[in-house]
Amino acid sequence: PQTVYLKDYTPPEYLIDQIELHFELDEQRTRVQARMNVRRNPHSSADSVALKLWGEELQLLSIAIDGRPLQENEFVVGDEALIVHEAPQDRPFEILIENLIDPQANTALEGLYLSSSMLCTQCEAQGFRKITWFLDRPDVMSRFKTTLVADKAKYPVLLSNGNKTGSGELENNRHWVSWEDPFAKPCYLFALVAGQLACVADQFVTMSGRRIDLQIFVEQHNVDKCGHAIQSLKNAMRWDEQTYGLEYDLDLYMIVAVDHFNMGAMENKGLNVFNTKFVLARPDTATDSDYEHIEGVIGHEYFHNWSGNRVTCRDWFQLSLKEGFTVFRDQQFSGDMTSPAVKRIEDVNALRTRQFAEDAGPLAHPVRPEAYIEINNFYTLTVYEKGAEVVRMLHTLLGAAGFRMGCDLYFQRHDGQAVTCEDFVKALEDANGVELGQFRRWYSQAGTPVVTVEQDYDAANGRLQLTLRQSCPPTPNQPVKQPLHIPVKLGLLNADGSPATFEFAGQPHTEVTLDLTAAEQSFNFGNLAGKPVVSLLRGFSAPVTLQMPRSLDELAFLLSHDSDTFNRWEAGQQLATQAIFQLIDSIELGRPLQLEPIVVDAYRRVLADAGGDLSYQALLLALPEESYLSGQMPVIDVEAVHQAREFVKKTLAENLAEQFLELYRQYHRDESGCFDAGAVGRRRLKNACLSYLCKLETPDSHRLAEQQFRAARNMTDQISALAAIVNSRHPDQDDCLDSFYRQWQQEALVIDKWFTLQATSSMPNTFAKVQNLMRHPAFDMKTPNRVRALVGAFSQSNPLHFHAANGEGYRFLADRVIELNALNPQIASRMVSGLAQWRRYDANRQSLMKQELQRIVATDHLSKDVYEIASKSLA
Ligand code: BAL
Ligand code: ZN
Repeated sequence: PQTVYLKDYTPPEYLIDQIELHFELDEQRTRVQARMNVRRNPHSSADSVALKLWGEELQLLSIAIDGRPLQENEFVVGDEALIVHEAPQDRPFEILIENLIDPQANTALEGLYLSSSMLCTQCEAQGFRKITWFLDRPDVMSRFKTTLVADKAKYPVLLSNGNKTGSGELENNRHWVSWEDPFAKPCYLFALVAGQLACVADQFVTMSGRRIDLQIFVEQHNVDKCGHAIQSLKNAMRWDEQTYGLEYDLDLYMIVAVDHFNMGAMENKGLNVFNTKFVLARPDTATDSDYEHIEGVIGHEYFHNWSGNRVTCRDWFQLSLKEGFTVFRDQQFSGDMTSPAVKRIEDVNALRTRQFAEDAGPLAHPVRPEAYIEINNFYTLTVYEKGAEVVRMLHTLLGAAGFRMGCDLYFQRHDGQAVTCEDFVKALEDANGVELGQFRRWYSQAGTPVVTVEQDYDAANGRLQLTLRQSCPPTPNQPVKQPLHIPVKLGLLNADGSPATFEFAGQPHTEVTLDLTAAEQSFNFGNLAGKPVVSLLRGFSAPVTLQMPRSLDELAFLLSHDSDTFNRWEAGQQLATQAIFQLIDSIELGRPLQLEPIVVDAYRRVLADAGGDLSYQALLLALPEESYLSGQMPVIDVEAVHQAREFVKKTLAENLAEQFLELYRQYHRDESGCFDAGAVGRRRLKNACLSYLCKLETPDSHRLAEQQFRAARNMTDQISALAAIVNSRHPDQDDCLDSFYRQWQQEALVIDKWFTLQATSSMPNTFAKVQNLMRHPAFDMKTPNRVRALVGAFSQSNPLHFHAANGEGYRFLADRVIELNALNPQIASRMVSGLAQWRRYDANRQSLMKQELQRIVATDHLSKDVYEIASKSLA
């Protein structure tokens, strides 16, 4: 397969100003007619007279230029493109193409496909070329007019981008609807949907007083699960006006929820297509986290209307221009809607557990990648989540007001254009009169920087000197790294825990952001009454690994006193991490296990402190995840990590059982139906306590979990109790799982949870259960959510069993990847990631994982998607 390079970018040779699409929709034989107004691009210096239009898996019926059908020798059709040998050069011209497509055979879910009984599209990144031949690249922006013709009974609802311009009846029970999108857009933002859909409608009045129709389309049986999505959409619209001054631009905003979707959702202009997972919620079917994710994703797709659609990407290497920025915007939004402290911790936790692993492995790439084989493989944690951190650092460096000025200039300067990450940084620079030259390295340099800290306190003069050193490990194709511009937020604490006022650069401060730009740099803080405790990288002000040796006492002190909510939580995480690593050493040396009393005392104080933001308190109680801990080991010992972490959890439960039970009782009440911060926090804290109490494995703890499970009237409580049951030796485990299945078998999203709970269990017979679940009538390899719920959950969220020393987990995963490769390459390649980190394990596991990767690479008819991930993992 061919590699595409950023350095080879050239402007398009032709432009398509307008396209009129006419679809005769049918499950197996959809007829597409595309009438395109084409002209030579005045900004292209290429001199070829050929016109190459991308297209795959299409059956050509006819092609004509300016009404004249082309002869066979005037063009050639290949697997990837149609080439017209000589296109008119001296004038704009019209190409008319007719072709057939087969949506039902489309299990890759790219282009036009069938989901349940609905026809829908997914065109990002390059799915439009599976609809018709086109200049499928984001810097070709066209105005779209679309007419849909279909059977009226099967497809009563016919949707596309923009505004509806007409509709009518046809013979044979057919009908038509036409749509026009007044905004020129790249074809990746094209969408159509046809089906028997119910509509939940609302309205939003914009800041300039325009009335916008909001419509969510779902299958009839889901109309009672759209309330939260529509409220989230209205909140997002208002928030973007208030925070960025950005108003919606069409008169209609539509969202369609589909069962079969490779991604979470898609920001098609005026017609978002969503995975049902990120739309449907009712308190009894969706957890509090589901509610939060829906709010976040609805916001994310809405925010793309400006950061992505009005201003789009020049080429796919610039993907983070829209994704990193939009993730940052959705994170801000979610924080503002709930709790900024909790949201920040959740985001950093996800970044450090998952993106840091990507950055440290064979698939590491810069936020702006330089090469790809299959662009679908670059919808990564690095492009999205690290990309968002890069934007966040810009926000920190410029301040909220400066950042907003920069964004205003960016949107004003580039509205209607396809631009680059460089254009974004330039707008921020120009609006603020600053220079961000070194900062740009964050876009081009892969890997997670490491920052180390040396402290030197001069008691006689009340001065502290901090010396920070940065380095970044080599990543594929980048053996040597340059220093980055790293904003490091700092505060100092007095011995009594109060915030210290200190002198920095001649001014008094209680908090500063240090600009770390050199490989080694010292900073001085004066006017100190005593030796302070340093609180560094507050709010996780940069996506780096901070190495700062701390005693357990100092961490316990910060956990009690740091006024920075992120660093307070971080101190608890480090305290637990250090304790767990001490235990891992003991396990490996065959010594008896003992938890330091200071850790128990610290958690006792957290429990005694509970009040205020209970969601935050629940986070303080959560131990670092196994994958986060593993990420810090030179050679990962999955069993020791699991055993040590479980030991800490059980010891805390034994020592603090009364406090856990008391808090549990205090907050255990029926608040089904309430999704407000108070009720969410009470559920979080109570369920955190339950999860500890269940480690006791006593009849009482089993009874407590089962009572909650059976009495629950909201999904958060029900699934939390079931998780506790499934991860314990509860005698009625099978009965609870069966009863849950019977209760929810009609609700696909709930059954996904049922699969995931079993796939992620730490109990001994999990692998056999997973194999059985593959044969369960509700399992389906063609439904991405189901595959992610079982195969994805087992291979990515059950390190203990997936990494079984006999290699059965690896073999299982490789078999599934090979099966999926033939059905849905995007989902297949996502599943390979379970094997990518093979170098991090012992020699035996390394060889077993490598063997499976080699088996995948040797598979016949391997997709570009899987080939790229598997072969790069082996390299
Ligand atoms: N653009 C692909 C889906 C998303 O990030 O919104
Ligand atoms: Zn996005």
